Formats: sequence, C-alpha cells, structure tokens
Amino acid sequence: MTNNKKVLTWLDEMTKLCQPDNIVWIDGSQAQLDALRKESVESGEMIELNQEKLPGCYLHRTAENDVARVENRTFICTSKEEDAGPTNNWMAPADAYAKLSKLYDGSMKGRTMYVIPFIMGVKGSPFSKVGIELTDSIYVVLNMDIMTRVGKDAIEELGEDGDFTKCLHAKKDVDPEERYIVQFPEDNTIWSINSAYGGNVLLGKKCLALRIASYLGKQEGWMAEHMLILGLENPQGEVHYIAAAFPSACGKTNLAMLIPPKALEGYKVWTVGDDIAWLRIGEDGRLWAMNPENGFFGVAPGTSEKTNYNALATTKKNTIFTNVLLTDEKTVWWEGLSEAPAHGTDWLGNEWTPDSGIKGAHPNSRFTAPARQCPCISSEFENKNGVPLSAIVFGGRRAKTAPLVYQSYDWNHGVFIGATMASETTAAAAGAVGVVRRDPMAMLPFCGYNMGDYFAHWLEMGKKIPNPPKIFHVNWFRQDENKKFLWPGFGDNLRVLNWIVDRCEGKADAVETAIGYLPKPEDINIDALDIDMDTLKEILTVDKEIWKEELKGIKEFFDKFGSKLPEGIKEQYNNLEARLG
Ligand code: OXD
Ligand code: MN
Repeated sequence: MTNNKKVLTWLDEMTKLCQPDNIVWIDGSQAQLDALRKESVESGEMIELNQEKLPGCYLHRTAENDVARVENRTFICTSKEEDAGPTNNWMAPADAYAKLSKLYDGSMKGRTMYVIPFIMGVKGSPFSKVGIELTDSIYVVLNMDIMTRVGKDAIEELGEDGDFTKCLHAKKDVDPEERYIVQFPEDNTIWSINSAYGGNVLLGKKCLALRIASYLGKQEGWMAEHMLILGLENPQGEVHYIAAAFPSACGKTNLAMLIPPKALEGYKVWTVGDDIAWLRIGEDGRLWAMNPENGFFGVAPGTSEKTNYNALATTKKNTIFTNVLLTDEKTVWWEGLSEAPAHGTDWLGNEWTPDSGIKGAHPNSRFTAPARQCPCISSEFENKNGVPLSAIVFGGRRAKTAPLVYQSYDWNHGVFIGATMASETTAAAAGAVGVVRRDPMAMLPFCGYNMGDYFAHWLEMGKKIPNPPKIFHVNWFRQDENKKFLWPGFGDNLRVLNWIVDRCEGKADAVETAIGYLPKPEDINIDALDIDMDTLKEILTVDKEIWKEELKGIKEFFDKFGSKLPEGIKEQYNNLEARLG
C-alpha cells in the first residue's frame, strides 16, 4: 500500500520479530471491515447484537484480568530517567526493547498481523499526525476504525517519506504479569503486549494522542491535553469554544454533551471532543483546539437517557460494546441505564439475574461509537484548523476547598491552578473515600515526559500566545455539613459556563480573592433552580484556613519534582501563600 521506506523497513523488522502467518493491510474499505466483523463473529471474538434494534453493533468481552488501563505496567522509556520524571514508570530504552522483544518473539505465529495506517486528526490538517499500528487483534482493528481515521487516507497523508508513530500490539496470552504498555518518546514508538483492553491497545488514544503527542508538542511548540472541547452557542447564535480538563469521575463526558436546562432556552452546547485536545497557536494569535479522535470510547455504566442523552443516542448504531451485559433479546444493558432486565448474560459470559449479587456490566465497561453519530456533534468537528478557544477550564471534585468557579489572574496563575488540580476519591474507586489525589491538568497518567518540564512548557506557551484563552477552575461537588451536594450539576453547569463566557467577553464583574476572581453571586443565573442565594454564596466562599492546609499538600506534591519545578510555578506558589496571609 505504500513505498515509504521507513514504513517498509520497520514492518519487515517487526514481522521478523512477531512471525505472523499472514499480513493484512487495512485499507479502510467497508468491504474489508465487513469481512473482519464476520470473521470475528465466527471466531467468537465478537457477538453480533440485535441488528434491528442496534444496527451495526457488536459486543466484545475481554479477559477477566484485562478490564482497564494499567498504570503500574505503563512505562516512559527515555534515555535519561529524569526525562520521564517522578510521576512516570521508567525503563532504559535498550532494556525495554530487549525485555519486550523476548515477549514479542514469535508471538504472532499461527496468527494474522493487521497493519493499520491511521490519522489522529483530519486529513490535511496542520494538527494531524499519522500512526501505524500492527496488531493481531480484529477487535483492535474495528475499534481503531471508529476511534481514528484508518486506511488509504492515512497512507496518502504519510506520503513517500513522512514520519509516523510506530505502534506494535500483540495480544499474546493476556498475561497480567507480562503486560506492558511502553512508550519510547524519543523513537516515536509504542509497544503494547499481553492486553486486549481498549486503553491499552487502541494505541492512537492515550499512548499516541497524549503520551507521545505531549512529548512531540514540547519539541514542536504545541500542546496535547486531556481535555474535552465544546462550543457554547448563545441565543444570538454566537459560539464560544471551551476546553476542559477533569480527573476521572467528574462528569467530563456529560459536560462535553451538556443539555441546557429549560430555564436557559436558546443556548446550545456542541461537542467537538470528549477526551483529548491538541492545541496550537493560530495565525490570529489565539489558541486553537482540535480533537484528534474520530469516536468516543466512553464508560457505559451510569450513562442513561437522563444523565447523558446525547452519549446514549450516539451508541444506537455502529458501536462496539465491551464488557456490558447482554440481554436475552441481544441488546445491551449496564447499571444506571434503566431498570435491570430480569435475566441476561453478564460481562463474564455467565447467566445473570438482578439477584446474582454481582454487577451485570463491568464498572469500566465501554462503548466505542463514531463521534459523527452524536446528536450534538459540532459543525466544526472536522475543521482542519480546529476551533479558537475562549477559555480553558480545570476542575476537580472537592467537598470544601474549591468554590463553584473562579478565574485565574493571568496565564501563569492559570497554569498553577492546572498544576495543582486535585480530586477527592469517591466510593466508586477502591481505597479510602475523600483522599486528595493530585492530578495536574488531568495528565498524571498521560504525560509522556517529566511533569516539571511539562509545567515549564505550559509557561513557555503562555509567552508565545498573543491572545490566550482565559483560565478557570470549576468544582461541581461542594458539599454541606451533611455531605449533601450543594450544586445541582449536569445541565445546570451551563449557568457557570455562561459566567465564564461573560468574563471572556468582559461582560461580567468579579470579586478579587486570594485564589483568583470569583463571580458576584448575582451574576450566576439561578432562575428556576432549587437553590437560594445563601447556598450560592456558600459555594462561592473561599475558606483561607482550608486553603492554608491545601498549600501544604501542594508543596508536598511539588517537592517531588525537585529542581525540575519551574521558577514560574514556585513564584505562583509564593504569591498564593502571601495572599492567604
Ligand atoms: C479514559 C480515561 O478512558 O481518561 O478516557 O481513563
Ligand atoms: Mn480520558
């Protein structure tokens, strides 16, 4: 399919290593993909769902031990350990290649190796990057076809001499003890072995679009961020674009696809991306954002018509479900979707009833769905130039510390706010509840290099953007003394986004506090909301004593970075300390 010598040489090398019986190039044609779907159903790798109710939809079950990303098996392999930094696992590249080569050796004997050329981004866009994934899994091929742009277009984009990310995946025995997800940023290479679960094997997503891309972005002067992108249209038809980063369990997908409450009729939220944003400085001096993905790899449990109508609607056709419950009529179900069916087959393939005492769908079960099927997909989703950002929003789940919303004083202060992002653990995750986890820019598991250098890159970018987006922090999760949530969240978060946009437009006033600019309570629209002014005032308070405690946690976290912590961040820390008195 290509004469690109770099591709052919690498393919030859990897073929000798993995020794597949056959090699199949994925051209992206429907005929080829249909044949693969048929083959995977015949082999049992996928289950065809009820084609009347869910046309083009399939179910896949992973191994019981292979249901999530594995951060402790994920490595950043740079020549120098300090370039991976204190928050990443590190191996020397030579050691990693040697160790993993033994595992890949002959791993595809008796199997087919699929060669998937793919583009992260739109063909012909200055943002886009090409990757080629070699895999022995049809599930990976079919998911990559949804999540990225695969086939001939990618080969054309690559050209005769273009560079690409070399992605190698072998399913092998799915042995968790020998599972590795390894990034070699200096070689633009990703090696994944012994897993067949989405985040570990769809190498365009977290591995390329965040870990490798963040490294490339630092070299090339752009940014790869773990952010949703949305367009907020006001009743006058004007659209402002916002990118937002949240740790998990903060409602990122819901925000990306927000449905305005009745009281805010005339507003619309358009989804440009639900997970990843690549940011570049535009010719006009603004920061522009593009979603490099082509689909959503969303968490199923909790998704319902009520919580996220748009996400659910996106999954009604051409979707691959992973580890959800199969109903007797061959449709799908998960906890939080609707009333439980009386009988079905659980994610492990066992007979299930609501009395089984275990969940029907795995808590991290997923849907892989084409973004274009989303009812609120933005008209700019495939714009080669991306969309210009008015605001960047960071968020976290904090019971007391962070107010509903605040704005940074300037770019550097905004970088500090992102770098000190944190969330309190919920009962959904194993371990103690309410423990503060620091997750700078929600990039902790996804930054492909030393996070100290990453903060420095953010500060450097700020110097180069003539007209930067304003930076905000939100917290939908403030609680009262009885642990009751004080803010309704979901669609009503639009009320906060509106204040953010008003600030960007210079239309709203603010109160200057120790941590940043806060809204005047009367500037947040609470029409038709079951919330009174006193509650609103409460969630807009900043308790200096709590923030002084917060400073200690921030310091402890920053100390990890030693001399890599940029002066600009230290300065912001000192400023905050001084403002808190
Ligand atoms: C995801 C994640 O799956 O951030 O998007 O873990
Ligand atoms: Mn994510």
